[in-house]
Amino acid sequence: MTSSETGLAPTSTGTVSDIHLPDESSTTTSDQPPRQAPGDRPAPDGASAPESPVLALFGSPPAFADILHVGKPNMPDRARFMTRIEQVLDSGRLTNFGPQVLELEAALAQLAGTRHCVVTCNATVGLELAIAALGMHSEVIVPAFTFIASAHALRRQGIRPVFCDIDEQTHCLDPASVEAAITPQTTGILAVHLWGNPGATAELQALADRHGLALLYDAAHALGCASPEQPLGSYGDAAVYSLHATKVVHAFEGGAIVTDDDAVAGRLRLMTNFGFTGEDDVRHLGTNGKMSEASAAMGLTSLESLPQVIQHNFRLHQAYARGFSRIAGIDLIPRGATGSDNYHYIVAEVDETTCSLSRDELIAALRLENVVARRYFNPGCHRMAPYNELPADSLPDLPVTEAVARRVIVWPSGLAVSEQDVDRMVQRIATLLDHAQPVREALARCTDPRLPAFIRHPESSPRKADAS
Ligand code: T4K
Repeated sequence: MTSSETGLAPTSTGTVSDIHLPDESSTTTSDQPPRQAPGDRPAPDGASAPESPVLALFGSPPAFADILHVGKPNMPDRARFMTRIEQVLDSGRLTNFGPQVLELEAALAQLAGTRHCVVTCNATVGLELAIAALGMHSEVIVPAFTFIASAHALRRQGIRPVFCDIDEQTHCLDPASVEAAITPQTTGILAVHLWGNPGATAELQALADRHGLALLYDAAHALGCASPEQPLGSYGDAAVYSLHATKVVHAFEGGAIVTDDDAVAGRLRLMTNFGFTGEDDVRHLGTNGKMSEASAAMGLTSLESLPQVIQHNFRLHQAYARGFSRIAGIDLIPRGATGSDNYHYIVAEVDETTCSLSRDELIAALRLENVVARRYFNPGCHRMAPYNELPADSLPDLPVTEAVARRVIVWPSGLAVSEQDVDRMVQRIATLLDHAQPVREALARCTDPRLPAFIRHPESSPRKADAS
């Protein structure tokens, strides 16, 4: 379905075309003041550098008084949320397909450009239900480079996840790797719109059609994202968004399955409510996958602020891009070139041949500055329990996954982070990299409990020093 076919009219929640409007030339700063600690060094291109580096690792105050997270929830309009909660309480309908849930489903179906949306208590349960509703069994192909929920949703239903490699640019499934993994036992492809990237949608659909496979998209990151042709939620047989607290739109916890398939949507409705069709008539295997009215009230309120959140994230992305353009070895992955992007996950790769600290050293040193950057998704799922049970020489050969998992670093974003915060963070990164050797030595001596465990036990992610 194309976006023109969806016939989306502008609404208070915004359409995909509404949210494709970040001003490329914008340099507007956030209203939030930087949470500045005293004594920071000048910008990397500044004139004077202090003799001893101003870094928390060497006893200076941290760059930020409060922790900057990748996933600090975007808080929506409190008054509007409370009004909805009053309506929920007044109505006496707390769950089981109440008016807030139905309104949220209609709004999300419109945003996804699909005929149906079934909201769930979280995206992981949404994935499990969609996998079952699409009739997947035996073996299903899934990328190894994703959040572990994609694989668990298969395995918990007795399905063997067959891990495939990714494309180096998009971090999404590589169709050649998928094709090589198809066997007579393969019943489906669970592709991931990682970071909100479309990935190879046409190639994957062609493979699914040729081999008679179901194609489900894990669109946990992709709310508000679109290719030039259509919203990402409308690819494949179905797609599942996450409405977890850390996402661009959230319902405290929540998920949303979107599909154009009437029969699949009908099965999903039954399955989210134990298979009941009426008071005492069970027609299908099911579970309790429902979303509560309170969550839906949050989801609706959060959805109203989606254009503002995207605009904010876009400006943060620009600020990171400006900062990293002056730093060797840290490069943002390309975004938004192929359609609309929500800029939720601000993803860079660290090239350890040109960056003076390793990715893991950088993350560790930044923890003491109250910056929690993340190594999503390291290691690949195939190296995590229970998928790493195989002997080492039987693990799938996934060279791109292995390399990308070592390079990726995801930066704090969302409404709790300002552009000034990003500038300040980049200054500290420059200071860290300018003093790489003393930083490395100080990290080796440091016993601060805020340091991540992987810096003391680096076997799962070899540092440059280990590799040499
Ligand atoms: N598929 C993919 C590709 C996914 O990425 C995910 C989830 C799923 C499926 C499953 O969707 P859900 O079933 O969750 O709907 C987080 C999120 O919990 C997870 O939803 C997300 N992906 C994943 C990428 O990140 P963690 O464990 O790394 O981070 P978490 O939740 O502890 O949050 C990070 C930080 O944010 C916290 O340390 C503090 C801050 N935070 C977090 C929450 C929840 C807050 O300040 N307040 C909060 O309420 O998994």
